[in-house]
Amino acid sequence: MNMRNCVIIPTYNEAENINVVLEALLKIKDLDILVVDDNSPDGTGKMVEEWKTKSDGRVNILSRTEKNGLGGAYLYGFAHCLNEQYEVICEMDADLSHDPESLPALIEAVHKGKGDLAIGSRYIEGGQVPDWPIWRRFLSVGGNLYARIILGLKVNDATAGFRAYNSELLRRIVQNPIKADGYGFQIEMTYITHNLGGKIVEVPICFRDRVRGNSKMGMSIVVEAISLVTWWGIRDRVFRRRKYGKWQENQQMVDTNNGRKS
Ligand SMILES: Nc1nc2c(ncn2[C@@H]2O[C@H](COP(=O)(O)OP(=O)(O)OP(=O)(O)O)[C@@H](O)[C@H]2O)c(=O)[nH]1
Ligand SMILES: [Mg+2]
Repeated sequence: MNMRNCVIIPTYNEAENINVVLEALLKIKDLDILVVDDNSPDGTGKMVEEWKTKSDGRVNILSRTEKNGLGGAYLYGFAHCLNEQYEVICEMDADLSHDPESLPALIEAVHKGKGDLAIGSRYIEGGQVPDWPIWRRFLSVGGNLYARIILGLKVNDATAGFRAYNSELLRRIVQNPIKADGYGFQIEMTYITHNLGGKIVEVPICFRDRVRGNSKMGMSIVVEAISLVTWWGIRDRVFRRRKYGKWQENQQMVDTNNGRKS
């Protein structure tokens, strides 16, 4: 079986990191790479363009005209990857916080059916965040605990951005309106997966702090995440407004219909 996997990397001003990341990722077998760049003023997009030919087309780029948020960049990348019929579609940051060497374990977890979504987790046994001061850990663990309690998630690291999705699950996820942008985007994707009955597995990773380039996440992204989690909790657990089908049942229906047609 030809395994087709793709990792999406959103970038904004990652010129100091992108070459190292792409070089490392190209060592992984059966993997294509899609960078979604928001017209980075530091020329990240141009550097990625050069990799297109150097990599025999394994590296591709989608460019947006201006900085328009992490969530939108991922949704743009997902649409492209789903159209290209990849089997496993991954998310990863460009700043080397996510070790490319940990990616195969996430992809394998999905291929082996351990999860429909595999999350590279900092907060399970074996997971590490060696560079963070205590206050940053506290904020991140606290945010995760809040999301877990309010949304009923059984996940320790719902804000993590190092992930692999079964593409059929992803196809169902993106049929829902997805509003959030930063940490909230990862929580929203996790929450929809949970509500669709997707199986989530956490794989321990070591998350390093970025060494080069600047962070794009500010306080407004934290406020967005807390506000959205609170709203989803009220909407779904108090008012019971949203209804989600189970994605695998829907999947079976599609398969059966296809069977009848042919
Ligand atoms: N295309 C695009 N990429 C973005 C945008 N904002 C952030 N990114 C990318 O998303 C990834 C994560 O952003 P970071 O700034 O590293 O956010 P963070 O990891 O929460 O913050 P640090 O821990 O300080 O690095 C990086 O690859 C960024 O370049 C955006 O608006 N558009
Ligand atoms: Mg980062």
